[in-house]
This record gives sequence, C-alpha cells and structure tokens, in this order.
Amino acid sequence: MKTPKYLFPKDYMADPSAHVFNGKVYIYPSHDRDSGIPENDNGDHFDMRDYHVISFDNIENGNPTDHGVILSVDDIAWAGRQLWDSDVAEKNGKYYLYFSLKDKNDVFHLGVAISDKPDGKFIPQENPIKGSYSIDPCVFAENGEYYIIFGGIWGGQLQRYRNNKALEIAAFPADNEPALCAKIARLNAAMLEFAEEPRDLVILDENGKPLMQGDTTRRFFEASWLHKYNGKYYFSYSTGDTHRLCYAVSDNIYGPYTYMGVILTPVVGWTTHHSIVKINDKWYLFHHDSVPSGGQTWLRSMKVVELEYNPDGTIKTIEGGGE
Ligand code: FUB
Repeated sequence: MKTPKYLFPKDYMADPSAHVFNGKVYIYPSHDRDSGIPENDNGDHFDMRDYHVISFDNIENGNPTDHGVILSVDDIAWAGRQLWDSDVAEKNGKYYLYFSLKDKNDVFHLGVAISDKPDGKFIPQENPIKGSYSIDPCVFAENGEYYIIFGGIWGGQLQRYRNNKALEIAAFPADNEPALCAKIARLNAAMLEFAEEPRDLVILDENGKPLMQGDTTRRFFEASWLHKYNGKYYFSYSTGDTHRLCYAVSDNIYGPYTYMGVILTPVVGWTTHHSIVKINDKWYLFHHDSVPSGGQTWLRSMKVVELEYNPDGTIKTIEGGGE
C-alpha cells in the first residue's frame, strides 16, 4: 500500500493507535466532533466525549468494523472534559486502555480502563494513574514489562511540571536551553500505576547535545510512539507547531535517543499524530489529516500508508500533502 488510504470515511477520528490482537488489526482513535468551541492554542476545540474502536481483518483491502462506544466521558468518575489520545495494551488476556483526560479542575491526567476483549467495553478506574500528568500515552511491551510514554506541551500542559512535580506557574525553558522531554516509566504488574518515577526521554542532536527548546522543527511537542526495528528503539513524535512527525533512535529503551529525521511532512490540519505497526511482513504508518473536512483542524480523518526503511535503518520520509 504505497498510496495513503482513509480508514474510516464515515466519521471523524484521529490519533490512531493501531495494534494486532488475535490476528485482527484494532485501531483506537480519538473521536472528533464539532463542539462549536472556538479554536485556540490551548486546544479547547478538541472537546471529545467518547472513544470507539475500529477493527480490520485485512488492513490492505478489508472493510472497517466500528465496534461502537467503548468508553464515554460520562462513565469516568473523575472526568472534567476532553478525551484526547489513547492507547491499548494486552496482558494475560486483559486489555488496558490508557487515555488522556482533564479532571474537574481542568488539569490533564492519564486514566486506565480495563476490558476482557479488545473491542470493549472498557471499565475505567475510579481515579487517574497516581502521579500522572499531561497527555498522549502510548504503551510499549517487551519481555513481560510494559512501559508508558507520555507528554505534550502547550494545551497538553507538560510545561506545568518539572521533575514530575507541578510548578506554581507554568514555564518553558528558554530557546537555548534543553527542550522539555516526553516521559517514560515502567508500569507496575497490575498495569494500573507507574512502577517508577517517570524519566525524561532525552533526544540528542548529531553532536550528542540535547535538542533545544527553540529547535522547533525537531524538538518534542506531543504524540509519542515507540517501536523496535532491527534491535533498536525508535521513538517517534509530533513537533506540534511545526507539524512534522519525527523520529529518534536508541539502543536503550530509556534513551538517550538520537534525532534521525522526518517520517511525515506536514499534513492538512494543525495536528499530526500516528502509530507505527508491523502487520504480517510490512510496516505501516497510521496517521490523520483534515482533508475530508475541508481543513477543519478539529475534524480529522484516519489514514494508513506503508512505511519503508532504508538498508541503514533510516525511515523513508512520507509526504503529508500539507503546507
Ligand atoms: O486529539 C487531541 C490531541 O490532538 C492529541 O492528544 C494530540 O496528540 C493532538 O493530535
């Protein structure tokens, strides 16, 4: 599949986290809607209220199945507003949905909901994950351990924290200081809490120096994803206000990672977000754009395209078709 294809033209969905469970492809997206809230840098216009899951028997030429609502904001005791990006992990036949949501004080945290099936329904925990903050969780499993990676600046509120503690006043580093990092933590055996203090997932430049906050075409903004290829860890993410999906590589899951390049150039729409998954013997990039809604940035549509590596392990850049 060399040409990107829209995955679910019937509805607006974004931030696709794809997984293969029991031989089927399951996609866990955000469920966009037109809330009428004006667009701002805080992302208030992304006011989503539930999640669906979409599955495919065959991603190349199969039809999507929409399994309906798997979790609604109305089911979550601590909910304020805005169900943003989510991801799902399977452990011992149970499925854990990790999601981003603001509490009643308008502070983002990460929540967990559990199901016996990949298509839900998912039952949320009473409280957010203890010590969690910001947005965009993704979970990577290896050797029986599960690692959660999260964070996002601007509307994602990462600038309100340092060393996992809330600041009195949100603050960005100066442009010539190291950029704010995504966070990574191992999950506990029950999959419901951090087993350790989240650590910075540091991205280094070609000289071994951390990327700077002012390096806006390369520094981390949001939309973490982790996959492994040929024994190396590939951390991919969005640069937000410069609208790229980029990646960095490491021999160690905790990093430091070295910046490698652009996976997807800007798409139509402000946000860009993705997952990277091997299905049978091919790799795919799941992402979104706002072409079908005529560029309305809060009404996004999911896409998939094959992702290819060069012999040296670098990823071939895909054109997003935006600015
Ligand atoms: O869908 C809401 C937010 O937009 C996500 O959490 C971000 O990654 C961006 O895609």
